[in-house]
Amino acid sequence: MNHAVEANADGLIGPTHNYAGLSPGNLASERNRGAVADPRAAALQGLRKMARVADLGLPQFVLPPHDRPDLAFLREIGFSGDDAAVVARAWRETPVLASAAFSASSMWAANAATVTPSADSPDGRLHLTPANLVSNLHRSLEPEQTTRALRRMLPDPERFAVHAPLPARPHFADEGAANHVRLCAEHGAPGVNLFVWGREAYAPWTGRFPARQTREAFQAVARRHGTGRAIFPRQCARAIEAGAFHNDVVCVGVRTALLFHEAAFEDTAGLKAAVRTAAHGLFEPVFIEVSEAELPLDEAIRSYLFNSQLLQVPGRDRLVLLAPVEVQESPQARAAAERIASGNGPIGEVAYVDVRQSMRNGGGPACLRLRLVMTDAELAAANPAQRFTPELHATLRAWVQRRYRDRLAETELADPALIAEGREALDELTTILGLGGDFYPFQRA
Ligand code: SUG
Repeated sequence: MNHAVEANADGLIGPTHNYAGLSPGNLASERNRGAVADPRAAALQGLRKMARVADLGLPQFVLPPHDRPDLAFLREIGFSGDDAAVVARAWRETPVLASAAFSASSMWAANAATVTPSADSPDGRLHLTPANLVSNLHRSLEPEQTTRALRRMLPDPERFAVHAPLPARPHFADEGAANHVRLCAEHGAPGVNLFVWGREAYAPWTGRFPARQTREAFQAVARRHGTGRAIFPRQCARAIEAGAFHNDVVCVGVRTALLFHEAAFEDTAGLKAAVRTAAHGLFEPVFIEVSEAELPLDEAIRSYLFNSQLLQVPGRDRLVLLAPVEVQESPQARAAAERIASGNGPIGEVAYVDVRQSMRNGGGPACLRLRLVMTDAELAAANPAQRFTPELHATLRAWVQRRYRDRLAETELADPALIAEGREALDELTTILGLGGDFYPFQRA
């Protein structure tokens, strides 16, 4: 067995962060539609979270934001002229499509890809399939650039297989690691992979809100990665109905611990049996179930308790639950968190982090990061300029302070100056993160 650790790659929050209410079934996004955003504060909050995790001794990487507005998309749907004309006409004629082109949604890196560590893949490579995100227009604009970003961060094809996204069809609707959990004895040991899906491609879906992940998508991902010990539990329809648009809104797991709300899965008994069977001979899973009586589903979703990062900190026996401050502010969620971390279970501590700007769009601490279980050799092969250090933190902080606006209302997105501001900022970022001079579409034009 190779020694491995859990690394996190967080999406750096981009200069057009705003609240457009683009995601039906994501209650925070719907509720905050039209609110005034603070992109600078958002990016700084994200960086502070990265620093928190890096300070605990976990390898941390930074994924670059995408170039927004997505002018190629706007041109594809018929807007023409120079860039300013394209954007002006899009806002005038189809504001809902314009706002999709401006979304900074690539920040939610848990939706960047699904990951199979080398310990679970037959060819010994680390496999990633970027998510096609076809369920929401604004998010469907991400996969191409995300694929490029992952290939820059993990450049060695002998070690890393960054696949193409699945076919962009509703049958293969895929939201990436937000619906995947890996349990194991130790990171470098073989794991059990839970691929949680909401609907079947050929079954009618009658829910009020979309089920974003199909079973067929995850079966295809597991097939192409050759993922070992894959099981396919179904998300509970009631959870989707209540606003759990991804499984990571009601469940998080790492090592032997699976923490979830009683309403997370369609068949909890079946899930436990399947995990036990798959883990047989490897480890004894620990199920930490939070009941409706302890924390009603609605409050779980409002507070985002389950969207915490569950971290194995070097030198500590028990796991740290890094929860959003909204949990601390909810008496019921906080009591549940404290109960979970007391006693002799695998979770020993709760800590809180402020990512409020992202939370208002339904993106908690766990949404902002993509987990990558990596061996020492794989870590050494990743792009070192994207590795988070105190120096990189200082550089990025200064860059954000210099380049980002501290207020962005939806009407202000139409300001033509925003296009050049964003590009100048991102052009500088490619140097900081060692991404090369051809990383963004505007650099290749
Ligand atoms: O896809 N919000 C994102 C939040 C993603 C959270 N990710 C995880 N749960 N892993 C989404 O719904 C809202 C954008 C807006 O409304 O402006 C948005 O896209």
